[in-house]
Amino acid sequence: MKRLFFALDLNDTDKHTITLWREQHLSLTAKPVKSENLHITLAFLGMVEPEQQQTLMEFCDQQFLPQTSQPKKHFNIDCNQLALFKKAKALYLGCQHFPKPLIKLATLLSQQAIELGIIQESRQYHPHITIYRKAKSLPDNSKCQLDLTINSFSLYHSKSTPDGVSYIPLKTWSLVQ
Ligand code: 3AM
Repeated sequence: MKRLFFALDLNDTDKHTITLWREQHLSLTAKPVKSENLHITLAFLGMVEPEQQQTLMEFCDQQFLPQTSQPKKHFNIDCNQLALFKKAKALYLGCQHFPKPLIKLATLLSQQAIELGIIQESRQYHPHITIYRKAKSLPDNSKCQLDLTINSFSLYHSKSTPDGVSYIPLKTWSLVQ
């Protein structure tokens, strides 16, 4: 069994943009999320059996096969909020106008997980990029404006290592041609 989640991938340039902005605008005693771990969770799955993983991957293969006849464009994400999940102590970047197709994608993946008996949170999907963990409060200078580009999503393995958690993409599906 593996601890898995689906997430939108951030490209290296955007990860660098976020970490640079974080360095320049915030100085917190909280724990910064490693640049390579930055992502936008679509659906958290938790512990998943190999057979369930296989079925989820086959479902995505069928849904997201490249279709050359239907050109698709990348998605722009306008991150213009810095906010805090108080209970989880997660400081995150939020997006006011999140693309509807990506919200639909989160719903689709979550529904698929439920069909396989994987429990899903009932609360509304709240797209975000966690940039600090163990954050106690929201910094005063909480304005941001970051334009990011989304091309794909992946099934990630959340793996504990001596250097902290590592998010390993197991398979990636393109959302663009
Ligand atoms: O980076 P974020 O916070 O969006 O918070 C965890 C992280 O997302 C979330 O899944 C992502 C990869 O670990 N996560 C961890 N445990 C969770 C749980 N029990 C969870 N989300 C919901 N329920």
